[in-house]
Amino acid sequence: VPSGSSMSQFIVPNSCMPSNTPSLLNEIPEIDLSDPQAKTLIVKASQEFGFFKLNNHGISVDLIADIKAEALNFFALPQDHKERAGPPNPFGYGSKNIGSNGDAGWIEYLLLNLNPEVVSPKSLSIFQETPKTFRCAVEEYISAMKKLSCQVLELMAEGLGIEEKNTFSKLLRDERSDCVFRLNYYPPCEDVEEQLIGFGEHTDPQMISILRSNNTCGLQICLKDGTWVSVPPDNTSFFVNVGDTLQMMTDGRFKSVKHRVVQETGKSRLSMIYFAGIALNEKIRPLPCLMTNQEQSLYKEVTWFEFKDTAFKNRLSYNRIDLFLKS
Ligand code: GA4
Repeated sequence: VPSGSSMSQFIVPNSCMPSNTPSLLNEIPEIDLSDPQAKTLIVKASQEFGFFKLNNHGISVDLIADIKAEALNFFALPQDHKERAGPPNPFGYGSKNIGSNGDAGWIEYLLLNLNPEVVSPKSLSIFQETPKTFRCAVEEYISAMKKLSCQVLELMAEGLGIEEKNTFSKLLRDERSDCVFRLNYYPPCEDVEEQLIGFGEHTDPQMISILRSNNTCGLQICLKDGTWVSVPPDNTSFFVNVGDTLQMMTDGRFKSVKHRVVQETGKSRLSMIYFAGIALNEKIRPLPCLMTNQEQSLYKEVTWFEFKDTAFKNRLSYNRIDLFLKS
């Protein structure tokens, strides 16, 4: 625990604990990417939960094993070494603090900006001092995640009946797309009885996020009715979150899922998340083909730059989407 802070700030209040009946757990939609029904099921899941599990995704087990091993090596480095890759302002190595507005969590992380206009991945300072194999594993993994994200985004467009199936994916293929990669390490906490907040509740601001973890529990999502449910870990699948951008682009049809991570066990949790964002000057606006002539859109038009800026200037749990609702 860092000096000047106490353990109690990480404890999850009992009133905020999830009520996990088996039926709720079974509700988490599973999409088999090779299923001809995938596009329909993805749209259904994005509307009802803003969250689903991806199976038959075609990502090689070796690729995943490599990045996991490299990430664990990194987090096992001496603290002063890791700190040379920080502070996270907002990108780099961080510990216990999330963002710059006072959010804390039982977590260590590495946040990488993948926007080539802002930074060249090769020149990321953290890779100056870590083995070359780490940089290579990250590069290979993020390129696989970009492809997988495009595939998911195309199924979403098709499922919505949009004629141009690359409507969303072309925003990600754009060379100026503003993506982020995050490695999260939740250290074990043996001598604490209570559950600790690893990553407080929030929605992701980007279009979609693709998450992979090391088969440990801790991830929880909030259902439409406000109940929290734990997501059972899965060692073979990826999880997809719908983000704020896609909720706004679909004029509220897709739901940006509220989620959080709780340190539930004495086990350490590792997660790797690819956040698919659009170019900074790109406008977040509802797709014209989803709107009928007379229909007013729910949200004001905003560039990704302005929206992201709003997100980063506020707390983690802040409802930034509602700020852009038309009155
Ligand atoms: C949530 C999604 C991504 O992890 C992230 C996070 C970012 C950060 O960790 O610096 C933010 C958070 C995330 C949303 C609100 C702001 C910004 C922390 C925070 C308090 C990298 C992102 O893009 O937005």
